[in-house]
Amino acid sequence: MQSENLQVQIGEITLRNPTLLAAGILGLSGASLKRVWRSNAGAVVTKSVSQEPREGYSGPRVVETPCGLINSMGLPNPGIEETQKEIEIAKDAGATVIGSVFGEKAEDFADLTEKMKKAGVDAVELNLSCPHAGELSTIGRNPETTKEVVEASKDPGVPIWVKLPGNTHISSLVEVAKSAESAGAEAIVLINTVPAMAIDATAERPILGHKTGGLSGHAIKPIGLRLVYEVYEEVDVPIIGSGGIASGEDIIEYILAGASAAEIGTVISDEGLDIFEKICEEASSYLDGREIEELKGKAHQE
Ligand code: RRO
Repeated sequence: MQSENLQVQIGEITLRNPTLLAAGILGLSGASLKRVWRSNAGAVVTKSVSQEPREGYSGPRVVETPCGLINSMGLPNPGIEETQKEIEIAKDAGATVIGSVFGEKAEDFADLTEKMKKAGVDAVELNLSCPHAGELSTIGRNPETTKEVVEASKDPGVPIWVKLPGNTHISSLVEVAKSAESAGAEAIVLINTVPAMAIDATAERPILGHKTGGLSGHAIKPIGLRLVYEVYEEVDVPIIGSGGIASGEDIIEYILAGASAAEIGTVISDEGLDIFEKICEEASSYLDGREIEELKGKAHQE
């Protein structure tokens, strides 16, 4: 059941509700994207894809800690060509699909965006922020490189969203968001996972094959909230929150900080796909007839 007051507008796209499947979670096959859509997600974001297939890092690739999950998948994906077919399956099922892409250079992002558009996506999310991808991780930390990538990608006539990092030491993250907006991004997604690691005291070794990875889950919600709050003060395009959202109350907190919608990821491993319905029901009862727009950014009022 969809309540009218859960509908949100992200630029030219209307989402039936503010919950999106986060990139990297169940987002590789058309069948799983379809399943998530049918579980009431407002939109589904694909796993981030590159021009060519990538195997990813050697394992272990995920570790559970008392604070949340740390992953170091290493950007595994079947490449854009295979992904296009999967997107078509999800689109045929009526899903609102956001294609997540990453590349080394601005031209890669431009070409991938073009191919995503051909596959029929509703928007493209430029992933400029995987926390453990060497040089690739640095694009979204810098206003100049972010601008270059957004400008190169914006022409094919599909909305461009930009996913930025959650690294707390990047003093210029607001500047990066402003730069993405002025280059033509229609939405800013905040945040990716936060750089982290786990060590096995018995083995006296890092647990992940790649040693470091990205922390997600409840522990990063305060980090995401702070960045959404700060970026909201400086940009006009919609913000999509991400990081530690597991309940209607969590999503409402992001909306009060300034988000228009939010990506849901880690909680799915504990609660399954029913979480989309649950978050919507809880958010709806909090709203009690009000529109999301009325609540957006309200935590900024004196
Ligand atoms: O695939 C990954 O290892 C990965 C990516 Br692309 C990302 O953007 N964020 C993350 O935590 N892991």
